[in-house]
Amino acid sequence: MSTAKDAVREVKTSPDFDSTYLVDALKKIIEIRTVEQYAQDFSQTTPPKYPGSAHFCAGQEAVPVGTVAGLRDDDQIVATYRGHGWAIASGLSLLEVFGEICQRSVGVNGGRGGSAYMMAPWGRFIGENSIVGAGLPIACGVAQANRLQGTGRVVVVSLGCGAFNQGATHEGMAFAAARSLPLLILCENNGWSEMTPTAETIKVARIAQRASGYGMPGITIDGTDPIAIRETVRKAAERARDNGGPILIECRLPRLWGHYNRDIEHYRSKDDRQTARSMDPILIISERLFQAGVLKREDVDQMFAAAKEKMESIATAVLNSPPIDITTARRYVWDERSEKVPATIEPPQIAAKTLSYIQAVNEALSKELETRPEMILYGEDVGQAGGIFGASRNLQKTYGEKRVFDTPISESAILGSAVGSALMGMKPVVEIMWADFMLVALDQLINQAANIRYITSGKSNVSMVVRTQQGSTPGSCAQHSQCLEALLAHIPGLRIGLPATPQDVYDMLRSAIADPDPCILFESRSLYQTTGPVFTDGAVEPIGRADLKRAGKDAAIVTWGTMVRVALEAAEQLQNAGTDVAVLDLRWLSPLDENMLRKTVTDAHGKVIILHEANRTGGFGAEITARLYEMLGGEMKLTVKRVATPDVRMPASPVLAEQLLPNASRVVETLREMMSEN
Ligand SMILES: Cc1ncc(C[n+]2csc(CCOP(=O)(O)OP(=O)(O)O)c2C)c(N)n1
Repeated sequence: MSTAKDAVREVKTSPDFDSTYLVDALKKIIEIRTVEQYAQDFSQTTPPKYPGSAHFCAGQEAVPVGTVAGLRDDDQIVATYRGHGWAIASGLSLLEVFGEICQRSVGVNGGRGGSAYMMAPWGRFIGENSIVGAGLPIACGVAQANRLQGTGRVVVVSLGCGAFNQGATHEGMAFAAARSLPLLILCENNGWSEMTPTAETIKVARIAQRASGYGMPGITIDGTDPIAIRETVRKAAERARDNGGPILIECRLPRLWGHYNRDIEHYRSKDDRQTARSMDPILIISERLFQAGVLKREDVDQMFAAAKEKMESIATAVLNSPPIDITTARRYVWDERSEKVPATIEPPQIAAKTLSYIQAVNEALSKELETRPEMILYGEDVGQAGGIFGASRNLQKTYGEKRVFDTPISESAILGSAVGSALMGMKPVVEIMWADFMLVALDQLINQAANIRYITSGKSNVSMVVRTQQGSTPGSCAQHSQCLEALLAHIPGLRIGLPATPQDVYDMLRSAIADPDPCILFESRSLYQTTGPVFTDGAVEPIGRADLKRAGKDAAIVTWGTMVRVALEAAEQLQNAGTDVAVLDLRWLSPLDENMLRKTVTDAHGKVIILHEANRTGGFGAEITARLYEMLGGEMKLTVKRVATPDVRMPASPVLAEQLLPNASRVVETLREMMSEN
């Protein structure tokens, strides 16, 4: 099981010998090695100078160094958690990088990212990623934005060899190939997938062979040879800039240290370690330069001494850096201006049209595409067909294939590319056909989109919109009928809205598009054909306003989305029986309009029914209940009941589904019980 040995097969060193460049590359490699040696030492003291793990690129440094040399100054990099070398090669200062590894105030992210998740997407280092494979969909989005913005930049994404078994990688490759993106996919093949030899899980001789399955070229090169890397990257970048599309470049190289700083490599043979050591790029490059008479041993010693001297002062600066301002710990989750929920909306100026819910979506999208040149609209069947429900009908015709387009059936790539494009200042609005399908790609929302503002202390943000639809309709199966809003409302950094009427979907979609954070709109499939008046020229209000759909003083129904209609129907029935019930449509679960909630419930003397279609346990109703007790529990007696779908999977048969879904008579019955108990 000698994986490092396997790794040298089929690798050729470059024939050209550019000694000036090689000396420069060697210096840079030694500098990166020295930074990591300090980082390793700092993590091994008692107590460690920084907690947690660090993944070093020792043995792999020639790849970032050679790659950046083959790129234009403004081309960008997406790295993995093993990304210190990439961060340094792409221009971050040693203080920014080492400070971040040590989680200190002088780090590029002020200690919010750490060794494994540092990022600077405002420049060319888009960032590291601690989720295996996740960087590729994001890189697709950056590449997509570059092309649309005509910058001529290319993006390089680095992935480990193990990442080539990850879904996001496959989706990213499919997406990049289908859209012919200016993207270079680099596999840093060190032969190991954490503690398992990659050869055990990837059954092709060369990972570069995988490229042909996606219709892109694949090439294997020596990842210890900066010249081979520089020249390969240069050619690939030119090709990509020339609309030649993506390429997969496999770089074979050794992993010199363990998987991470505390890895004792009990699973690795001595032989394999020995082979890896013989492939150390510092040794190989030095030897080439010695043999050519360009350098002597003392010159290399001198390079190490110079790097050490530099690092001594960096290390001192990091250790003496000012303390982190702990008052910022809760800041930069969302745009802070959006924390204030608007109280009123401006009255619209022209007469309302009668539109169905789905037509209102279409009109809002059209209006925004018309006024925002940075907006792009995409997803499965979104372009030519206009969406399976018609939300984007005719929009490709009107706004062109560059801005409104179809994608592969690759939800991770759709969402991840939206993150990448948003980072580049585009306004991606993507459709996930069914909310249930988001589940295969949640990483890109939860681990990626939701984190970036926080990790960058508000220097970068992800202004993207995900439109999806959810809920049960007759005959829809258990995998096409879930209500998943609570799952995402749990995540700080995401905004969640559930429009209930054609007017609301029109307004809320426009508000979401205007918002600077990732917004997910859960539309209601069962409402798509319902019609209502829609004013289309009202002001775009900030997200977060709840709407009192009906005033009432005896009790309040608090609800959202599909259930607003049910609540109104129940309120009507109760009114006829002499009970005056308010219906509060929350519209947004994040941000939550606590003022409106408080007022409605206070006016209703604390009697509340929370109504949602989602399953009862852990539904957002539980959160509302807790908030009500926190806000009002000390002031008044509260009686809260939930009407929700019980904790059951959803059957396709309407006869069975009807037994489960909340309806007006269940609400009426629950309210009557509540009134009689009081
Ligand atoms: C989605 C995901 N699964 C598992 C992990 C845990 N993990 C972290 S690194 C790693 C190994 C990845 O190997 P490879 O892609 O070859 O990269 P290398 O570590 O060699 O750079 C694993 C399994 C993770 N971070 N993300």
